[in-house]
Formats: sequence, structure tokens, C-alpha cells
Amino acid sequence: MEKSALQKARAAYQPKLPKALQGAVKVKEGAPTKSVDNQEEIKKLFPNTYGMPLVEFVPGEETAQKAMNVGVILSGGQAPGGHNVISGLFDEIKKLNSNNRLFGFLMGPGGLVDHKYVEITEDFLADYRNTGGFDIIGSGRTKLEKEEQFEKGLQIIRELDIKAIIIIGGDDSNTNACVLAEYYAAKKYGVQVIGCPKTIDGDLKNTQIETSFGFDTATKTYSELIGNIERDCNSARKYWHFIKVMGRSASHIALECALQCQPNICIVSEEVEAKDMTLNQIVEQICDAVAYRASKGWNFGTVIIPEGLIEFVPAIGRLIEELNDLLAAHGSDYKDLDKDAQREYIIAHLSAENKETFETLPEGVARQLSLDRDPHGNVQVSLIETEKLISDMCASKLDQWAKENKYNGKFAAQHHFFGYEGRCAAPSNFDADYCYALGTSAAQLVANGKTGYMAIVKNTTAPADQWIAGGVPITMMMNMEKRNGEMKPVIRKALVELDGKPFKAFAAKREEWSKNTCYVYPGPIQYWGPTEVCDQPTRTLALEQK
Ligand code: FBP
Repeated sequence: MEKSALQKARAAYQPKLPKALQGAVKVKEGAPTKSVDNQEEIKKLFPNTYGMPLVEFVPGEETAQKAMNVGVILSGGQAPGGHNVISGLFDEIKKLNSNNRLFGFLMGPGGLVDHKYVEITEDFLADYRNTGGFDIIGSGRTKLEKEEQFEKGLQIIRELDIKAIIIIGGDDSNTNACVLAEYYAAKKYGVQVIGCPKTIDGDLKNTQIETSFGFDTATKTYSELIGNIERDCNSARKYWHFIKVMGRSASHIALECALQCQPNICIVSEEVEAKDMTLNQIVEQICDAVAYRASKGWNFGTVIIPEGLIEFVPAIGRLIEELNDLLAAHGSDYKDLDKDAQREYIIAHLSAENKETFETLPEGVARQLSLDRDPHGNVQVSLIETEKLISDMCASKLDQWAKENKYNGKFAAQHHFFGYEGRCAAPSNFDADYCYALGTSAAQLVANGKTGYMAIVKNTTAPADQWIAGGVPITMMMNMEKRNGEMKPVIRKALVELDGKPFKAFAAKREEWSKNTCYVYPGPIQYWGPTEVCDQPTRTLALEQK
């Protein structure tokens, strides 16, 4: 593989580890746990993996370890640092016993079911250390949920004599990891399953998980780009830039980028939902800033829009809920129809209120909401051009205001979508270290016979040697939610909390940012240099852990 100069220099980086993981390790067990909600139902569904204690690694004695083989899967959307989880896992199992072997299943959970794998060796791994991407073994969104998939997976697990599977994924993938762990435990197959918290979206966090990996690098990458746009915007002074940023559901990415770049406007979906706002009210909020700035002669600005916004506008959220049930209930009779007939079918089956919402949406957006969900039942919001929808609505509103003499300015819009640009960026020092420590923890969870746990690393705003590593039972994070028309046990997603410190920090400043030009230009991620430049956590993490 040909490498850039940066890649070569970065390959030599040795990620830092918490003190407790630097030598031999033993397990310190905490109190038994319970799920965040629906305890009776979750306990019934996971009788073998419910209630297990929290685990922390502390320095221990060196003991001889029997050789073992481990399998690893990258699941869902890419997130910077995945390769370092695998590096940490590989190095730790080799440290435990040099005869240990690591197998990577290809292209996501589907690789386990289809028996597609590769052995990860030192030479093979060398090209991927400290790099972004999931290309070492690829990723996929196959949902592991059926007994036949688990049994098919077991065949290759037996063939390769694998003791444990590590699933590196977001909330949906870790929910599946938990289901798989429970199944293998119930069948007494002796196969362990361990999860690892990944997602740029930042919504896999709770009392035990401070942040999901990838959020740090992705938000720093987007913030660099947004800062560049702000500077261009402040130089030419002729465009309003509408920037959609990823985050399928929660607005953590949008909020973090706003805290880093201080745009004129940042919409936070969770606030839209809490205030029961309509699309028109969101548009008016933006137009107020456009009109004010125009009155000062500033016909330019920046607006950040979270990718998941559309689902949080309550009227559209209600429509999506009914569409989910409708699409789940009417599979093939709907799928075989052409585009126009599908629209008519939906209109004929929707309740009066949702029908009205559906008919007022631009056709492209309505169409996207009527298409297949991803394998986990989610609307594919990355395909909805919310930034254009909002800016078009702003243009119409401003035309109307101009006619009413409420606005006198020029409005020209540019559109951007920052998503895929950040998911495979070379991991920041934080993500490089954090991921390596997560992989090391995962190896220790396996070595200590744990199953149904997720690897965790806490105290992450302190220097890396003071981080605390361990594991949390996945059932502890679960509750019951409706998916594809049915109640299912799932890991609870962490949305932006409106009484949380990051949102409050933003809310205290946004009025000033909307009126004046307060842009901050964060610049690119740095790997070498002063610690205040290279090793800062995200604003979100710093504020939350303060
Ligand atoms: P994960 O939750 O699997 O980490 O993926 C998150 C995400 O990056 C979202 O931000 C985005 O909406 C989605 O993936 C895009 O999915 P795809 O890669 O399938 O287009």
C-alpha cells in the first residue's frame, strides 16, 4: 500500500494507555446492574446476561494464559479510530499469549454469517495503525437477529476455534451484540461476545460511556471545514451558507461544531421537538437573523443544520411513525408499485393529520420518507436534502417579507453536506489513544471470561495514563422501544439534553452569534505540537465532564 508522508510518520505513533492497562491486569467487580428502564421485560429477555456487575481493570499479577482465538467485526457507519481498536485488541491478545490469533470478519456482521474472514497478522495490521477508515476488513449494516444467523455464525466460530467475537458498532450493533451474547450463553456454546462503542454521531453515551469513538475526530474535521467556509463567507460577504452535518438522530455533532465555530445559527433538533416547532417557525428563526444582518449591510452568514432534523419536527415525526407502521405492515403489495402509485397508496392509507403533513412536503422529501428503512428500521436521513429544503423556504419567506417591507437585503444561498468527509479522517490523538485503550479493554474482557459486556474507558478528559478502563453489561443500557412496528429491547440513544452543559453554553451565546460575526476558525487537526493544540477533547466532553 503506497503511503503519504503523514501516514508514514503517523504509523510510528504509539498510542497511550491507561496505567492499569500497561502491565498485567486483574478485574475489580462492582455492584450488580439493572437496565435503564423496563427492568422486568429486559431481565426476562436476557436471563443469562442481565444484572451482571460493572467491571474495572486494575494492576494484577502476570499469569500464564491458555492460547485463544478471537474474531472481530466492524459494524455500521465508519468512525475514525476503528483500526486502532483492532490494533489495541491485537497487541493485547498477543501480549497475553503470542499464540493467540485474531480473525477479522469481512464487510460487517454479514461476514460472520457468510463465513468471510481474514486472519489479522502483525504485517497485515502494520499498514492500518493510526489510520482512519474501516477498510482493513470493511463494514456493513447486516442486522444480526435471527437464530439461523447465530447458528451459521457458530459454524465458522467452531471451525476457527474462536473463543470470543468483538463487535465494534453503534447502539443498534451493540444491541445485536447483546442479543448474540445472550443466545450463545443460553445455548451454553461457550462463545463470548463483547461490544465496543463506536459512532461519529456521539449518541452512544450514558453514565458509563463518556463518548463514542470517532465523535472527536469527525467533529474536528467538520469544524475545520465549517471554519474555512465561515472565513470565505466573511471574505466575500455575499452568501448565506446552509451546512447540514451528519448525525442521524441526535444533534451532538451540530452542537459541537457550533461550539467550536460560532456560526450565526445552529438548529438543535431536540429543541425543535421540545418546543413543538414547525418547519415554518425554524425558517422564521433563521430569517430573523438574515433580516437583522441585512439591516446592518451584512448579507452573509452561516447556518448549521443537523441531519436528523426532519424527524424531530413533531408533525413530521408523527408522520414518520405512521409511515413506519404502514411500511412494516404492507410489505410486498407496496414494494411492487411504481413511484406515483406508491405515493397514492400512502396518501390513501394515512390518517387525515399525517396525510396533510405528507402532502405539504416537497416531493423529494416525501419520497425519501416513503422508501425502505435501513436494516435497523431507520429513515435514511443522509439522503434528505434538508439544507436545501430550509434554504428554499427561507428564500420564499424573505421574498414575502420584502413585499411587506420587513426585509431589504440580498439573499443568495450555498449548500453543503458534511458527513462522509469526516467518518474516515485520520484519528485525532484523542481517538487514536481512546480506541487503542478500548481494544485493549476488549481483549481483557475476553481473557477474563466476560460476555455481554461493552468495553469502556472513563475519565477521558484527564491525561491518558489516568483513564479508567473496564466493561459495562450491555443490558444496563437497554430499554424497550418500538422498531418496525414492534416493541424491541434496544440500547437507549443519548439525545442532546436541553438542560445539559453543552446546550446551555450554546444557548447563552447564540443570540450574539446570530446578530454579529463571531466566527472561530479551528483549523485542521494537529498531531504534533503543544498539548493545548493537539490533545484537547471536544467541547461537549469537556463541558459534560467539568
Ligand atoms: P452509525 O450509527 O452506524 O455509526 O452511523 C452513523 C452515520 O454516520 C449517520 O451519521 C448517518 O446518517 C449514517 O451513518 C449514514 O449511513 P450510510 O453510511 O449507510 O449512508
